[in-house]
Amino acid sequence: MNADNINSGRVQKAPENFLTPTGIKEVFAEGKKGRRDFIRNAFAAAAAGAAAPMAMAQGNPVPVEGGDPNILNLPEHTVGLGQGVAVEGYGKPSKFEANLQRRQSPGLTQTTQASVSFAPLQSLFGIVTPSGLHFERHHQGWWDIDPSKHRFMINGMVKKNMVFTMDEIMRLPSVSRFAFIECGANTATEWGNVAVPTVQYTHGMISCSEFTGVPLITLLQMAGADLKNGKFVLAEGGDGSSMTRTIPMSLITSGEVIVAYGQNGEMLRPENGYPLRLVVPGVQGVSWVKYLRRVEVGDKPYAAKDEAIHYMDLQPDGTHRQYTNLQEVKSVVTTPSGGQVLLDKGFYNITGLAWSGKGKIKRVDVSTDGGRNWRQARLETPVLSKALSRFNIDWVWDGKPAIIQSRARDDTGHVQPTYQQLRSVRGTRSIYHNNAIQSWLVQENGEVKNVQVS
Ligand SMILES: Nc1nc2c(c(=O)[nH]1)N[C@H]1C(S)=C(S)[C@@H](COP(=O)(O)O)O[C@H]1N2
Ligand SMILES: [Mo]
Repeated sequence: MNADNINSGRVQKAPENFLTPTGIKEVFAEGKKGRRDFIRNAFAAAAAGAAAPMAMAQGNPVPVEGGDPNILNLPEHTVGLGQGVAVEGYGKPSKFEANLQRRQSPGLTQTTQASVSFAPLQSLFGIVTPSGLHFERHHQGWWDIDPSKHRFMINGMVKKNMVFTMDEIMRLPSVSRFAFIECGANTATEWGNVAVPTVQYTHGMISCSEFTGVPLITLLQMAGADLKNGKFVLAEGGDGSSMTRTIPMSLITSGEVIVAYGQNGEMLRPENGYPLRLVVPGVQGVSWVKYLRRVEVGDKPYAAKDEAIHYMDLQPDGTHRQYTNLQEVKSVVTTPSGGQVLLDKGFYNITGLAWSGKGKIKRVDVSTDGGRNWRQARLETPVLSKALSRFNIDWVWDGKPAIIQSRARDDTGHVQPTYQQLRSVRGTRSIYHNNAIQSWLVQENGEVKNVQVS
C-alpha cells in the first residue's frame, strides 16, 4: 500500500450511509469512550449523572439540586496516601486517557503492514504534538537503529568526503526550533470528497515538535562543500525505502535545515527516524528524511523516485507539477469536528490549528454559516514561523444546523482557498497538497460531520 495514493483508485469508497448519523456512530463507536471525541459525554460526566440540564449558554453550569456529591463528599484521593513514584521510570498518560491514540484511517486499504498512522488532532491542546502521538509514515517499515553503529556521510561536490558518528554530531553546536511536519498527502481523501469522518483522518498527517540538532550548513562547511555551484543536496535515508530527496541549497544556507537527533526534549522516537533525521521547516514531510545516512552535494535536482513518480501534482491539462516543496497556508477547526457531538445549544469554544510553510500565520477567520460571514479568531502565543499556531474563538450555538470553517492567512499574504478556488486551478485529480478550507456540519441533533461546501 502507498498511503500517499489514497485518492488514486485504491481507496475504499465510503459506503452510501457513511454520513448518516448512525453511520458515524457505528464507525466511531470506539470514540464514544473518549473525553473530547464526544463532547456530550464529557459534559454528562461532569454533571456526574445528576438530572440538571447543562446550561453552557451563559457559561454558568446550573447548580445540582441538593448539591453535587462529587464536590460534597471527599473522594479517597483527598484523604488517602497516593502512589509512590512510577516504578517504570518513563511516565504514562492517565488510564482515563486510553482513547487518545494514533489510528489508521478507515478510508485506507488495509494491508498486512500498516504504513501510516494519524495524529488525534481533535484531542490535542496548544501547538506541540506529544512524541507518542506524532503521525507516522513509513514507506518500508520503521527500525530502532543502534546509534553507536549509525553513520552520517557527506559526499558529492565537497573538498573531502566525511563520515560522522552520532557522538561526533552531538558534540557540535546545536540549535532547537519548533516546526510542523505535514505529509504532502495530508487531506488527500478530500480531493475526491471521500469524506473520512474525523479530523484525525482528514488532517492527522501533521505534527509539530521542538527539534534539536546541528544545522546542515555547519556539516557541509566542515566538508568544504562547494556552496557556489552546489545548488542542491540529495538526502538519503537508511531504511529499505530508497528514500532520497532533493533539497534546494537556498533552504540550507539559511540555516533552517537541521540534522536532528532531538524531538520534544529527548531523542527522536524510532518511528520518527531515530537516531537522525532531516528537519526541513515548511517543506512537505517526505523531504524530512528519517534514519538520515548521507547527503550528497550536487548542481541539479536529482529527480529521485519520490520526486519523479510520487509527490507530483497532476494538473487539469495533464502535465505534472514537480518539486512542490513548500506546504501552503492551511488551517482546520479541531473542535467541534467530525465525529463529535455537541451536548446542547449554548456556548462553545471553537479551536483549531493553522500553519504555513512560507512563514508565520497572520490571521485566522472562522465562519459558522458555511462561509457567508467570518469573524477573526484569537491567535494564541507563541505564533512561530513554519510551526503550528493555535486559534480560538467564542461561539454560541443556537441549536440550528451550522457549518464551521476556518480560513488562514500567512505573513506572505497568501490566503487558504475554498475547494472551488483550489479546483479551478488544480483540477480534481491531485493527491497531494490540498490546503482547502475544511467544513464541519453541526446537525440539529448536535452530531458533527464532514461535508464539502462548493
Ligand atoms: N527514510 C525515510 N524517511 C522518510 C520516510 C520513509 O519512509 N523513510 N517517509 C517520509 C514521509 S512520506 C513522511 S510524510 C515523513 C513522515 O515522518 P514521521 O513518520 O516522523 O511522521 O517522513 C518522511 N521521511
Ligand atoms: Mo508523506
